[in-house]
Amino acid sequence: LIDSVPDDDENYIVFDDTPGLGRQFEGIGAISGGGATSKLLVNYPKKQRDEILDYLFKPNFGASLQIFKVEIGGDAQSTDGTEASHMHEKGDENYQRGYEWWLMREAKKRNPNIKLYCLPWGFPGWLGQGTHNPYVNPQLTADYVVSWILGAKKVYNLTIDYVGIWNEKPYDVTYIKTLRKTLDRQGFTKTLIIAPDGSWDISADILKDQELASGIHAIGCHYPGTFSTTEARMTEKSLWASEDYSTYNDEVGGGCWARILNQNYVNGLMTSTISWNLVASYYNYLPFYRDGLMTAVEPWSGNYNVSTPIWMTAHTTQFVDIGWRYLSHDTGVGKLPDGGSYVSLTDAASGELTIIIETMSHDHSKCIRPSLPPYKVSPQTMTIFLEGSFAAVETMDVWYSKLAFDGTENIMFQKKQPLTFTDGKAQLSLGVDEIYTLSTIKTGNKGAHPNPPQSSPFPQVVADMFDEYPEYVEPNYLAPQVGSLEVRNVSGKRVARQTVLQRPVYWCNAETADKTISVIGDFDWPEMRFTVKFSIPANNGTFGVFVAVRVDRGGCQVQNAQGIFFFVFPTTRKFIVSSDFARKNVLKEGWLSSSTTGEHVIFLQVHKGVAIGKFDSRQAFNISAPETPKTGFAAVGTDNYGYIDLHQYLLQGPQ
Ligand code: 147
Repeated sequence: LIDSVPDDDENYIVFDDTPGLGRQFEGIGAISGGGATSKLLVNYPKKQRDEILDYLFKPNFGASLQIFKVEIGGDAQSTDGTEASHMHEKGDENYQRGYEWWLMREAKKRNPNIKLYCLPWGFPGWLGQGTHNPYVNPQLTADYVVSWILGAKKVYNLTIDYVGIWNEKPYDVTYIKTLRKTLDRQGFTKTLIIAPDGSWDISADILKDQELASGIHAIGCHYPGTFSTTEARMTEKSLWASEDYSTYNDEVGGGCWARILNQNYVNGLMTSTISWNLVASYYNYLPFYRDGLMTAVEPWSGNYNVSTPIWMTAHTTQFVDIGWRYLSHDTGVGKLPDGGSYVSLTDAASGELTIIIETMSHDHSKCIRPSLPPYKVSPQTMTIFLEGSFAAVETMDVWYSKLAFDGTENIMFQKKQPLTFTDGKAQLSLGVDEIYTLSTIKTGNKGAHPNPPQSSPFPQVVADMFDEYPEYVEPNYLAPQVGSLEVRNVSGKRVARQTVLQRPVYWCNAETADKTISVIGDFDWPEMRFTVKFSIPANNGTFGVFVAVRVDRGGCQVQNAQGIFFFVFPTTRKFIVSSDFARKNVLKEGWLSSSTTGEHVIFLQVHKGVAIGKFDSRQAFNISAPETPKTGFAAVGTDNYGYIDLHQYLLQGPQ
């Protein structure tokens, strides 16, 4: 005799500013760098490149990012490659290198209000003064970092809003204070320090050191798993997830991002979340493929993918500005009774209100790290009450996404019928793996460009004479993994020069290589031919040069790369063929017959199980290729940290 089933599916949630407000929202952002994550974006055809940048930065179009964080290149491997330092050597100063300057300008062009944030991963070797510690001379390192900020201002009129310490490496209290003073002395009193860009553990030092506390704007924790510590909250500093996400950008990646964007505040009071990375633009088989808000890895075809995290970002960024306030926990921020979470924010001044609700299930929203404790989500009806300043709201715009795991199509950032409130009350049915934005802001917009060109494989032939670049930028396609390449004019000729002369203050745990290497090509190629014309400058020239094929890894693991490596030492006329970058496993050694100075051509091919090497058109060796690796990149590099000038290369694929 069940005549009235209690409606336990109905959940009442009140949104009310009367009890006061929560913390100030400080923006959602993304990182280019840490490292070389935008490498392949640069040489996209301009049309597609502009489209990609619109999806990322243009307000009310796509992700509409509010913070753009970039690496301060340190000449060191920082995940997917190296980024050039603005001071390879002491006294050297250059603000044309790499692509971060260009990207920051593109971001600002689209959104003048975007906040810029910079952070070093590695540092050039001279800052370590013979050690691998960038804090040996805190003033030297502070001057180095502040010169980058000054360069941004002077050369590009870019104002840097935030600066970090040393990505995921130890911080140093004296250095942080020195950095603060140096910024102030140079007039950058408004450039705020985020520290340490690692864990919450700095909280104890902040609590006991007033000078340190006042020098830091926010504690930046990486991959906080939506939680902050009690100590961190006690500091009363802003709390940021200053690097987060790093998850393959399929549906689960979108689910991860949607969940943490809400729950970093719900659980951890974090007021900013920043994605590593901005756009996954590095070769497949380098580490963390597709761990960006979107993917753009085919400059040759112009194909790119606007991935789920772009639209998950839009659910917040298009409806909330930096400076808005979260409502209080219990009256606008919390967990839903049947799983999922909600946050709400107001601009305070004019009573605008945005509510973001996510119901991401456990298995569909796991991030790369940390592991996610189990929880349940089920469909539920939410009854919303608007009270306080919001009592009079009559309708809210509704934007909806659903991540599909059952073979149906995702619904991405779709505008639904506005929600009408009667006496401050409305109902919403929530499914699983959904995200809703309800907002009094009416300017939400799903931007769209025409479909990009079709995907195609890496071209069968790529060649470069380095004639088409502004001086100092990094050449296309060649992706430095140790060392750095930049286009230079050398005695009337265009070259790509390897410019790093000593081991950097490295970021990877074990940057032991004293050799430089850049990779290029299609990792899936079993066969290829690589020809490089080079010369070795008289001063600081390298002793040895190599080309390689079937190189099986890059990133922090590049030291252990296997493949076929053909080293030549023009001054001693020696050559060595090895099956590894470290040159531990030698396959063949011998003597070169050509002259020792001037321009040389080095050639390596692997075809039908045979590897052939030529130097200045004369065959040096012909050996059977090792069984493994069966495929990999082509590569070029030096046997030590020394200059080499590449004049030209030609890479030919299997066909
Ligand atoms: C971060 C780095 O800061 C990024 O540059 C990028 O490498 C990213 C890739 O996921 O990871 O570094 C971390 C590396 C390892 C852990 C956390 C962050 N970890 O093992 O917890």
